[in-house]
Amino acid sequence: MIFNIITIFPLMFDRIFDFGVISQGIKSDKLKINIHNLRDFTHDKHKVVDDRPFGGGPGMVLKPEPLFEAVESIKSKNPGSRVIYLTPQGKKLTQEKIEDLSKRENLTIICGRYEGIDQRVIDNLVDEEISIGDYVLSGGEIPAMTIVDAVSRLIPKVIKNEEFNDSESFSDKTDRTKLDYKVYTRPENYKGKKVPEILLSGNHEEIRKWRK
Ligand code: 4H7
Repeated sequence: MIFNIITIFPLMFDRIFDFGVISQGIKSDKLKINIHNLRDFTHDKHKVVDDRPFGGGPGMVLKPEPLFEAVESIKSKNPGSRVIYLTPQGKKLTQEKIEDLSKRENLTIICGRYEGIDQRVIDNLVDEEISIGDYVLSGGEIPAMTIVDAVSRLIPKVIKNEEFNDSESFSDKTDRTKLDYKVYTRPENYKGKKVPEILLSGNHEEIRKWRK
């Protein structure tokens, strides 16, 4: 899986993918994460990426030209890449959507800032608008990291088989048996707080029922 991320704050991504399964996925060439600085697609001396909104109002809008150039440059090297824009107005992200995205080979994520991006970019280049939840953030970078994390851990062999809990699936909201169960480890008794007796019993059938 290849991720292409377009942002005005590339440094935010410097260490976020250096840990755990994502870094393993990168090292084993199952994952490639390309961070693109939107300012690199400007041509003026001051590398301006924003401008005032037509019709007035507060705040600034990300200009169309650098975004068109960034997406076109990414698409020339990654034909057929699916372009995702993360906004509070987007369709709410679910595990089902994550599973759907994980089947693609190439994703491009636009991180919005200020009041958002020029609508012509959305109308002409964006394939889908997604929200990671009903709350407002200052930028699309954290939502982009969320998508990379959730999608990457579903790529075959990014997670080693022993670590992958294949009973997991949150797609069916009514089926709570697939959610994680309460877990305990040593010591059996931590300052009087004890591990449930059943887990120490060795009775696997009873443990299975208890977890369910
Ligand atoms: C695009 C358009 C996603 C991206 C506007 C992004 C929440 C989510 C952003 C905005 C996001 C989510 C700019 C709107 C800053 C709010 C104060 C970045 N917030 N913003 N404004 N839920 N913010 O997925």
